[in-house]
Amino acid sequence: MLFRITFPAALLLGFLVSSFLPHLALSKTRHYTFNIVTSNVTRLCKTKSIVSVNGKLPGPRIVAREGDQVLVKVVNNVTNNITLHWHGIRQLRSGWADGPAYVTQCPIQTGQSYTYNFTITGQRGTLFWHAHISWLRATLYGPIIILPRRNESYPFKKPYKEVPIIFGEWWNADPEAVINQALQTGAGPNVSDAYTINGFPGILYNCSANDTYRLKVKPGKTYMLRIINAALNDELFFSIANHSLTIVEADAVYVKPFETDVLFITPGQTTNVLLKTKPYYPNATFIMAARPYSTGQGTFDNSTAAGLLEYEHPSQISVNKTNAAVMPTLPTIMATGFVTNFTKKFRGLNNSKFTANVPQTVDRRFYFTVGLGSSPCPKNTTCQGPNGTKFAASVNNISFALPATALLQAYYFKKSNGIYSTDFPANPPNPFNYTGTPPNNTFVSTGTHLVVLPFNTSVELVLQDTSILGAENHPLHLHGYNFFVVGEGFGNYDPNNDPAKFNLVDPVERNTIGVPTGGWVAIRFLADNPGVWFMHCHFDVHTSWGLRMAWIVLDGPLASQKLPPPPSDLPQC
Ligand SMILES: *[C@@H]1O[C@H](CO)[C@@H](O)[C@H](O)[C@H]1NC(C)=O
Ligand SMILES: *[C@@H]1O[C@H](CO)[C@@H](O)[C@H](O)[C@H]1NC(C)=O
Ligand SMILES: *[C@@H]1O[C@H](CO)[C@@H](O)[C@H](O)[C@H]1NC(C)=O
Ligand SMILES: *[C@@H]1O[C@H](CO)[C@@H](O)[C@H](O)[C@H]1NC(C)=O
Ligand SMILES: *[C@@H]1O[C@H](CO)[C@@H](O)[C@H](O)[C@H]1NC(C)=O
Ligand SMILES: *[C@@H]1O[C@H](CO)[C@@H](O)[C@H](O)[C@H]1NC(C)=O
Ligand SMILES: *[C@@H]1O[C@H](CO)[C@@H](O)[C@H](O)[C@H]1NC(C)=O
Ligand SMILES: *[C@@H]1O[C@H](CO)[C@@H](O)[C@H](O)[C@H]1NC(C)=O
Ligand SMILES: *[C@@H]1O[C@H](CO)[C@@H](O)[C@H](O)[C@H]1NC(C)=O
Ligand SMILES: *[C@@H]1O[C@H](CO)[C@@H](O)[C@H](O)[C@H]1NC(C)=O
Ligand SMILES: *[C@@H]1O[C@H](CO)[C@@H](O)[C@H](O)[C@H]1NC(C)=O
Ligand SMILES: *[C@@H]1O[C@H](CO)[C@@H](O)[C@H](O)[C@H]1NC(C)=O
Ligand SMILES: [Cu+2]
Repeated sequence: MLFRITFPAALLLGFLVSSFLPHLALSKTRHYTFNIVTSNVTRLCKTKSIVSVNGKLPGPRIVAREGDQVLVKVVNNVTNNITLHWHGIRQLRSGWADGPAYVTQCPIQTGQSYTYNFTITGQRGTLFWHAHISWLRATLYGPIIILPRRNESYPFKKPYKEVPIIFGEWWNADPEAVINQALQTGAGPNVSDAYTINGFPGILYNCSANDTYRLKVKPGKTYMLRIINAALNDELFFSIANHSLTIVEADAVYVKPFETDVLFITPGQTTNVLLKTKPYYPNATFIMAARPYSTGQGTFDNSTAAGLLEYEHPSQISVNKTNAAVMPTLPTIMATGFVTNFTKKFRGLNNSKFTANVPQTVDRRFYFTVGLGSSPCPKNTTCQGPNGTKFAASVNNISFALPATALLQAYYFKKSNGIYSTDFPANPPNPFNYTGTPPNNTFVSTGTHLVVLPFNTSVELVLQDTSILGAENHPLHLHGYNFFVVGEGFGNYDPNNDPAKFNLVDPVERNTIGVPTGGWVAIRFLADNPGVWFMHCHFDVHTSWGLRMAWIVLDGPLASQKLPPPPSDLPQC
């Protein structure tokens, strides 16, 4: 009798308690099903079969609030192997859901499915998801929109509307064929045929006038653009004619707001900006345009994506709207001065609510060179890379080889033997003038070497560009973490004098940073998330050439500091 009364009473009590705990009561589980299918799309007057999620390009949006659990069931109905990555999501103790192929998981093979399971913790803003195997992200990408918790607001006035603006890169050919051919011949891959805004190249390309993204706006309102650079190989400038933008967030972390006419964004970066529309109906349409920044020696797609900002004209207002479309002014292709100034404007909000928890002390220091090099041409073949070799790229002169099984599984089940070693060098193995005359031997070495970090290690990492095959800006992305960008400069990093200039107060916190062309950037992070975490250039061509490595972060002593076992549906190799 007593038991029968107490049992439902306990349930009711549990329910009441959870209703009063905001974290439990206000967070939700968001379910998505992503069917990977082939679909036909037409761009630049060519119809082509692409790999897509649910037949959409860009793919569907994930919308969640901070604190929500996200479950995405990915069903592979194409002949390619697939993995998806939730770019910038911290994946606290959920490394099995991170997604880079052969790093945290084996691919989802044809006919298989896998449910990515993660909770969004301590992040709000814009991120994106994309395929993380070969170059499939050319067509497999979409926004992740993280709203503040239900009972919280933005640290700025709530915008009238929010609009994702996602840049992509389009090949008339099959992107998989493009990269496979390049890896075979050793040459640079064929450049893309267009950049896209929300999937459309826009009016500046031949045969594309109808494939133009149009943003219809009302006068006198504030719109929040959630800008994402999902292009494969190009950093982009973006501007809207006659309008300025206020930057409020970067990589799902609020920043001190600042105004700019032009935005610079690397692949892998995301940023929220406020766009105030004019208080009246202008008689023109405004072009929003994106085109590349490039200082490298190789060829690149030097074209411009365009969308239209159109003021909606309610029928009662009579305006003789001309077709005049005003083009924005963008920096020149090699505008390193602009990029440097723009990048330095980012500062963490660092107020009482959103503090910048910059590691003030450092346990381990690392100095990694990043850049291009070459590898020898196999016997009896001809290669089309530099001087008859093959293009390669490296970190500390190691071109990282992906294993045939997933590193995280090998680590977790203690089967690393023959798969990876833990001797990744903390410093360049052969010091030289990284931004001066290259050494005689520019061949990279190849291997699967990792760094092991004890739980809670405070890390300082200086990334140094090399000019071996031309200096260029490399957007380095770290999985599983945000880092603080404490310093940057040109030439070679000077460990004696540069640290004195570091910003340890309000540096920007992000997951992707451009290593300045012919320069260096210093970042700090606290290794508090156990797992195996990929770090790589977010130019897919450089990643394919080996500009990638991985960190193992060990479990901490507490149960809440350990990586749980893999989910039962984790794909096997
Ligand atoms: C795509 O086009 C091809 C060739 O026209 C056609 O055979 C195929 O059925 C189409 N696929 C879809 C998903 O519509
Ligand atoms: C895709 O799904 C359809 C229907 O379930 C099935 O007939 C087809 O074989 C699948 N194709 C692939 C490549 O998995
Ligand atoms: C998702 O992961 C959490 C944490 O590991 C686990 O408790 C939960 O059961 C998982 N949910 C599903 C549907 O797999
Ligand atoms: C654009 O669309 C219009 C109206 O549907 C059509 O008449 C025109 O031929 C299209 N132009 C192109 C380049 O496809
Ligand atoms: C808009 O109208 C004003 C005044 O009528 C005119 O001076 C201006 O040139 C027009 N702008 C465009 C882009 O047509
Ligand atoms: C890129 O194109 C612009 C014109 O759109 C041209 O002025 C510029 O010289 C080109 N730059 C390169 C490096 O090809
Ligand atoms: C609207 O502008 C066009 C182009 O300037 C002009 O030809 C036309 O007469 C104008 N119409 C009206 C109703 O003012
Ligand atoms: C960058 O900033 C410096 C210092 O404020 C200024 O002198 C320079 O003109 C700026 N360069 C560009 C391209 O904006
Ligand atoms: C390479 O070419 C040489 C001479 O033509 C030949 O003897 C050798 O067997 C070839 N090696 C391979 C691996 O094909
Ligand atoms: C290619 O060879 C030429 C002539 O031998 C040399 O000047 C040049 O530096 C070499 N380039 C590279 C990238 O090794
Ligand atoms: C490295 O090379 C650059 C460019 O040639 C030169 O300006 C610089 O002085 C060199 N640095 C050292 C330490 O030799
Ligand atoms: C897919 O991945 C599996 C496991 O790594 C591999 O054995 C297979 O060759 C891959 N298939 C394709 C089409 O790449
Ligand atoms: Cu790179």
